[in-house]
Amino acid sequence: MGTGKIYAQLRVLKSQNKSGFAVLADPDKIAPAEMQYLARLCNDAKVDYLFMGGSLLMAHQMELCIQRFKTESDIPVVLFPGSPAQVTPYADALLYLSLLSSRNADLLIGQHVASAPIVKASGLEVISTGYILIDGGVQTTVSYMSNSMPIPADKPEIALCTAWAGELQGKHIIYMDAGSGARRPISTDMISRVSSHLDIPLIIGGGITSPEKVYDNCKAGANLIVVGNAIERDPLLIKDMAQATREARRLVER
Ligand code: 1GP
Repeated sequence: MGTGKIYAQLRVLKSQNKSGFAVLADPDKIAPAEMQYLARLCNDAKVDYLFMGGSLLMAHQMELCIQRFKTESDIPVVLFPGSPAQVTPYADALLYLSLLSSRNADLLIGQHVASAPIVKASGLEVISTGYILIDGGVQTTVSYMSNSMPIPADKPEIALCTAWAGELQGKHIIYMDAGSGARRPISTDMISRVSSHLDIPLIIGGGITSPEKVYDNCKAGANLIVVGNAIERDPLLIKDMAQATREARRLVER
């Protein structure tokens, strides 16, 4: 079981049936000079985490982006890496992803073996993550790059069994993702089916574009909502989306 601070926070959210909110920044789509503005928006909205990473990075500016963000914010930076090359000690934590929806041995264990020395030496909080791709109605970069098929959106039982397998293997969290820019986000039906039968925290992302959808996902049992694309298009959504998670938390407290 993980013992780090960020994982402990996620466990608390799970045990209280609550949700947090994370902004995903893709270092290919944001300039280092824009990170301070993003940090101020995240501070004002009391965002829980900044996720950093991308399925395929062309520009080598992730470390600079993180450094710039950290000049303005104490919000923890969590790496959500598309490859071992994206592991950097400038962040606070690392989602150590195993792509459970694939049958691609390299993404289940191969890259982990190759990157283990870097990860061990990084000093990062390592959060063992069962990563599950759900069909979002469009082929995503991660699906193409991983050479794997996502789980069909109307098969919650496959998603649940895959999440269970991850839990039984000792993963600390499950991340169900419809993929960046998904046309259809994961249904609340699938989220509640998986969340209600899982003892470890559940992260949900992919194709979430409105505060209403954030709120509905929280109510369905997501413990952390991750939004990237919609915020790239309209950074002012951060405030309303973070507010939506707080409103859902208040619902639980009532
Ligand atoms: C993708 O879950 C993240 O891996 C976020 O997706 O960019 O569509 O919000 P979006």
